[in-house]
Amino acid sequence: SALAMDMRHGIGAGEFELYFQQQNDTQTGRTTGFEVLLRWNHPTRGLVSPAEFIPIAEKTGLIRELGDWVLRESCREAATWRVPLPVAVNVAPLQLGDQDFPKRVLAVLVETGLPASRLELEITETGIIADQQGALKVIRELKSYGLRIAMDDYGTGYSSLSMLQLFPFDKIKIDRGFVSGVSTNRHSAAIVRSTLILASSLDIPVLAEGVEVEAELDFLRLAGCAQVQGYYYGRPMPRAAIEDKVNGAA
Ligand code: G
Ligand code: G
Ligand code: MN
Ligand code: NA
Repeated sequence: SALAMDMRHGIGAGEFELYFQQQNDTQTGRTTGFEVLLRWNHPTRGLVSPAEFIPIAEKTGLIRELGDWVLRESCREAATWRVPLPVAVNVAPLQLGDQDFPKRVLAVLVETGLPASRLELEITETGIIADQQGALKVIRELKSYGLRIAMDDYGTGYSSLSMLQLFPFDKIKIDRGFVSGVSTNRHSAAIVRSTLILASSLDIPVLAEGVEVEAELDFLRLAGCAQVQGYYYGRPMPRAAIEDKVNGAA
């Protein structure tokens, strides 16, 4: 498609930009890390949402090139921060399905000098269902370097529970579909509470996504959720806007 051709060109032309969204501790409010969210400044279409271009990148295989670029730039950027906060990078199913992926991640860590302990990779259920044994092998190798694996969009897949049984996740990110309205909707509240109890029994830390209002934060804190991410604390922002936070001035 035209968009796919534009994308290939755009990677080289510097049209892609990393945005960063803070993650916060529910007890102290402190920033605990950042998730990288990709943005595309298209020369004629303007800002194109990843919800639009990531699926195309996946279908065309361009996600490999784009994903490598995001990973390298994210690690390069995080390595410059004076405050050694972790950075979370989304990994697409096609990237995870590549048995060479761990080696490329390791090469990026070596090249950028970012300690593996400061990198978190976010994967979704769709990234692991196609070839579970292959995914498990890749995940184990990645973890052996010392980085962390988070399960993204938790609860939205077909078999989130079997994913927890099969894969050694270091973090669960509860999808914002369950989090928004958690303080007013008893179904959402029940699902979030039971997820927190389950994760606690499994010793897996939980982050709730999409927290927009104080009532949601209060609910989550009381229910024992340690971390949140969402507009309440901050939207995804360009690098210049997080400068103070990552260099210790804020
Ligand atoms: O930032 P938000 O706007 O709108 O992102 C939309 C979707 O795109 C989310 O599901 C998010 O996980 C995904 N996304 C954003 N950046 C990346 C990226 O660098 N790689 C992959 N694979 N997905 C991303
Ligand atoms: O799929 P993933 O969880 O990686 O994508 C995160 C998506 O959620 C991005 O599109 C990001 O812009 C969006 N997002 C982050 N915080 C909020 C929020 O508080 N409210 C809403 N509506 N979207 C959010
Ligand atoms: Mn994510
Ligand atoms: Na998510």
